[in-house]
Amino acid sequence: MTERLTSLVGLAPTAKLPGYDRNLLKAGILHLGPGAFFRAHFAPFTDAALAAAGGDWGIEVASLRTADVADHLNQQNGLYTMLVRDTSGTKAEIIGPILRAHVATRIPGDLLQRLEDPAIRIVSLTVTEKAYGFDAASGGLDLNHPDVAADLANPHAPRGVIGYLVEGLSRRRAKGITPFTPLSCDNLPSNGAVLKRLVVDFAECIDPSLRQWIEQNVPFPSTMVDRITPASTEATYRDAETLTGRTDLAAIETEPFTQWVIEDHFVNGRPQWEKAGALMVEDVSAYEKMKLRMLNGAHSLLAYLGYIGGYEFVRDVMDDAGLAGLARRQMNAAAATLDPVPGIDLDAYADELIARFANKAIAHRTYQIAMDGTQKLPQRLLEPATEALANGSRAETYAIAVAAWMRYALGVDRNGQRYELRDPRAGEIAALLADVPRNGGAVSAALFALPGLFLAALTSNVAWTEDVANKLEILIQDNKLPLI
Ligand code: CS2
Repeated sequence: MTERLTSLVGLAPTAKLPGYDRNLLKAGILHLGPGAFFRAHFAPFTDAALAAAGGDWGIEVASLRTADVADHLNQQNGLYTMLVRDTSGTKAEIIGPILRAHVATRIPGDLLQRLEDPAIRIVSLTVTEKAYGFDAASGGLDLNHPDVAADLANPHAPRGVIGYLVEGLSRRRAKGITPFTPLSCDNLPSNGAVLKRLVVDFAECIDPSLRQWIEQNVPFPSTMVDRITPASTEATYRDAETLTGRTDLAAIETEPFTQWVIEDHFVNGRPQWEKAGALMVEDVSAYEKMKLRMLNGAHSLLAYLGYIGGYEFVRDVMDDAGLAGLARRQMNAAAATLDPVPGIDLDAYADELIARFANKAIAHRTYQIAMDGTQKLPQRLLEPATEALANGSRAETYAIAVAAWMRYALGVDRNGQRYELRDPRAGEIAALLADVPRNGGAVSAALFALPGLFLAALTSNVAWTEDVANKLEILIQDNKLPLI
């Protein structure tokens, strides 16, 4: 083992260093959820903006649950290696804007103190879909979400993301401090608008005047974020060490492509992310829909079919010409539901997605993408399917994707091995399926009845639900992939 990465001195020449003086940075952003995606997207965009435009926008990060990443970052003075992989090789960049990491559960009040510090002007989030407490059926706050329920009972000592944002904003209002801009970077449609709805719903429950103040004073810009980022593995740490000459337990790996579209509504300043290639726009919804439906919808399709078909990585699924063709059909079907997206040729976008999925240098597990299906299906597949059916399409690729998710939800692979269904509703799904015969009709009927997941417009379409049942039957009986 080499020396730990703790400074920029003496690194191997193969490591690209930050293009600015880290000593000039001050905490201006507090980021909740320092997982691999944040370290491959938000932090490098900020790093590149600092290099291109200067400024002092440093980032503090906070983990609401697990301590590992935060501890590794603190041990490394916030530094870590980003590996960018494609078939021509792997490049290493040291990413510099992180100043400090917090673990919310460790020191009571620590994170609230950071949220009320006037120096913090943006609070950004990558906490995954399930952390929001979004109730797809009502479009508002899910009062039964464990964090939401706990935080409503105890709003001054929150544990969940919505509770933290509301208490932080409340303290700033009480002290007359300009609010921060909450910035969602999760794969939800209109993520800023959704976050606003949840925050004001929560505020309304505890103090209607706070709700009003938030509505009048706090912007919630939506963003579209994109960069394929597999979970780090031993190979990530090994290659980071080879290319930097240092041991780095916070290293991540990602693809060359990166994209960020941001609504330019900030109340308290922002880094010049446009100098790093981000697109600042008035309204992000067309981009967001395009990405969620074309990229993420096809990703989920490939993940479920791929996983149950015995493929470990997306790149392996893409080696199967039938499945790669199906992914492209799914992208075309998704594109047909979209309005024109400014400056983007959807056909070329789809071609690029196919190439990104096939990148041989990226080992992205189908099991990783398959996680949290109940949180991902609506915006990726179910809403566009509903629109496609309303426009007279058979929505067949959507039926395949849903059948594949249902087959996956059985939790047993083609060799009879059980696997864990990593989904916040896994317990409910297992209970629903416990006594159901393993055939397409019965399993699909049981899962269509999962409260709040499938819209009535879908479940009332008999031809489509039968199509799902038939495809699921093929998947259950033969483990064959219905590609018609
Ligand atoms: C993936 C996304 O895990 C998943 O569900 O579809 O993480 C995907 O890789 C990113 O959204 C790409 O930007």
